[in-house]
Amino acid sequence: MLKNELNEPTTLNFPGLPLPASQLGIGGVTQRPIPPGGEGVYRFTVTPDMVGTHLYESGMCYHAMHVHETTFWLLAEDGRPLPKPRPMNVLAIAPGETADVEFVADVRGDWMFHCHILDHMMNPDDEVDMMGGLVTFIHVK
Ligand SMILES: [Cu+2]
Repeated sequence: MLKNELNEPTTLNFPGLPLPASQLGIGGVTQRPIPPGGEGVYRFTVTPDMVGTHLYESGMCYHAMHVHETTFWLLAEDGRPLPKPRPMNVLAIAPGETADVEFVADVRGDWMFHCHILDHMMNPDDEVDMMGGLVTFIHVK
């Protein structure tokens, strides 16, 4: 469920997932936007072969995504499954592209998942904490 806490109508888009047109998230075209304060429900089934991380570059940048501690496997590009998953260390993703990846989380700890482009890993106006931007951690328990 999406509760819109923005001051403007919004929708969600899930590129690569097989959703009906009414849930594609194209506001005003295939779906009525969710008004401020309103709620919308997206329903879809995630099958075992879809477990992993779905990446979508919704902006105007190119990224070089990398996860520490493991090799990840590219399963699908732009929603199309690959005939054979491809092992990756760094995944290049362009504007509008999607990628579905998975990996085995077999080492406990915090795995850094980030873009290798230096400018994308920094908050240039933040003098207290330089690391930011396209950096996150995968917590493996
Ligand atoms: Cu990047």
